[in-house]
Amino acid sequence: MTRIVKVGAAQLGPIQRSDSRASVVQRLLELLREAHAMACDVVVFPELALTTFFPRWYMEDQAEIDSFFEHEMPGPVTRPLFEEAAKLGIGFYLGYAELTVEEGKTRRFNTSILVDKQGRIVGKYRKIHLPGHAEHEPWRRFQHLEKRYFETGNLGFNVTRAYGGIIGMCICNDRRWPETYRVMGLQGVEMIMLGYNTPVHNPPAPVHDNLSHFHNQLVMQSGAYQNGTWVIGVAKSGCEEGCDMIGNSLIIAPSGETIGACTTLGDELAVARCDLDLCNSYKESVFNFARHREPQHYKMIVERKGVILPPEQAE
Ligand code: ING
Repeated sequence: MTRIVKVGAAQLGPIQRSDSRASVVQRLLELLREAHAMACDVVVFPELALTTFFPRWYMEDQAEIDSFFEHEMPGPVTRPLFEEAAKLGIGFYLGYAELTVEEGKTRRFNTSILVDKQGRIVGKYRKIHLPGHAEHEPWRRFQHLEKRYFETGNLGFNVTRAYGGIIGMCICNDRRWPETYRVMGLQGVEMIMLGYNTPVHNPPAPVHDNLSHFHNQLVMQSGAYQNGTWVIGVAKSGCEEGCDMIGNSLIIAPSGETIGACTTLGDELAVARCDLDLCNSYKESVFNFARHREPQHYKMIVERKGVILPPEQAE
């Protein structure tokens, strides 16, 4: 029996600081209904999909900072999304800023959840690779203060059985690190869902700006191929509070081929028929970890002394 998952990559255009959560939820609902009309099983929304990307600003007032966080999920404003999804029989990935109290301590994470077709939260992930910086750096055209506003994720890279397969999640900068994919690959992941907010301009390395789309595609295509998994990467895109962010949302097969893509910088749904069994030929041959991977040999030879000497100087 083939295991086909119809996936909707639900890219968002910019969310301005003054845009209410209710207006954003209306945009998410429109994308969800369009996905239903195209017989999707699951929809992937971006990272921090309910508000503007607030880590671009230096803030000190904790109440102001916490206004960008969800204190419950679902909450009054987001419940309509869960209810409509369950009514339409569609699951979804949603990125948001999570504020939670655990053992009397307030914790703040850059979080994503996986919701099944019955509207139940069946998976949660908290972003591990937080890029940027923790203190105000006025030299930058805009800040990137995820290290200030979020704790490092404490749930690891986990996988969930859902939609007939093994589903994993990560968030934005995680997609640039091979470890992200491999840790889930070692758990047999067949589809990795991720959202991102990626500025075109990276202040510490402006020479990379013209390669932002290439790097976006490179990391997700290689992660997919090297672990025999689907990768669905979905942007919050466009000019948000004066900051240009890439779109380039992609649906990538285990072969590494891009089979679905968004082509605008706005709210846009890209849909693809994802056969989870396409993972098998990669997991059973070239990336058969049990047969070909050699973790016992991966130690770094750090104790090797000295440097490589030119022949005439070698003893
Ligand atoms: N954004 C960016 C990302 O990893 C970044 C940060 C931008 C890194 C440009 C490198 C170059 O896509 C988030 N939110 O992680």
